[in-house]
Amino acid sequence: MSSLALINEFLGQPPNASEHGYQIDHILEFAHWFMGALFFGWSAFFVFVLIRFRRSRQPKADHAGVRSGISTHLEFSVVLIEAVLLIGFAIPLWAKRVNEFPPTQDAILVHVVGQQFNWTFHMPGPDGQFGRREIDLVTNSNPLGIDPNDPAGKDDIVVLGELHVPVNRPVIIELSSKDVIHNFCLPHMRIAADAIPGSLIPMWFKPIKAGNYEVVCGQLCGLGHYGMKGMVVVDEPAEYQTWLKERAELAGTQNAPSAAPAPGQQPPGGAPKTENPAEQPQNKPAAPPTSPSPGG
Ligand SMILES: [Cu+2]
Repeated sequence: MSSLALINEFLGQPPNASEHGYQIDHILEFAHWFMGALFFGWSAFFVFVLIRFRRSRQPKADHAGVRSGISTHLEFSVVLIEAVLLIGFAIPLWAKRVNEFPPTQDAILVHVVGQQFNWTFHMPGPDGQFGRREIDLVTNSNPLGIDPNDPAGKDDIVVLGELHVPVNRPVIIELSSKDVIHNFCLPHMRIAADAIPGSLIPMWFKPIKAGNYEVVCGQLCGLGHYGMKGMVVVDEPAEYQTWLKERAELAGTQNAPSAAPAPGQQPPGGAPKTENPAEQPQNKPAAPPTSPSPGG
């Protein structure tokens, strides 16, 4: 890390854990140093002008003003640097982030759904196919409205609050919301995007460091906004496989009609419906201590 990075630490930026994050950091660093230099430059100029053109020294106003071209050149250089930052760095990086997605066959695919006030993660399970989701099928026990008649949905993994992904594999997210506008913000991965009801927003990142990374909601979305947190756990590949297997097994057993819901796992809205086998995924014990509690 260069000494430039100091300013990011000073501003409370958490350490980067994604492959593209250092590019974002460089732009942030440069923009902040540049703005800092401008701030001190203009402040010094302001003080200089106050003293140099004080009334006792200039009793009579000079309407012609500055005659040298220095101020014009300075202004022009500032505009030029800002243009280079924007057109040369920020826009190309943004374009790369939104246009150049990694191939889906190498990536972990996750649907992330925001609602007041938690995040639900939907993974396709061993068959690699997401079950069909239908808003009319949403109940307390089927938070995403997965169609029980769709065979692709039988092995789907639905977890509340905590997502596991393997290190060094791209993760492609399809983001949506069930109620109001939220913002899926992963500060360590240097990504954030609004979750807008009625829209599917693609985003992606590649974690390069194992660890636990907090997800926050970046849009004021209601009274419980402050508590709308989640966790992305970046695992070593073996740990990830173990987690995935556990989740897949749970999805399998809990989709069986005879499976009894685990005590204490029922949503606050009342007893889950049991006539519908695929409405069970939420009953899996998906709440390790790090998961956020819904509501606030
Ligand atoms: Cu929110």
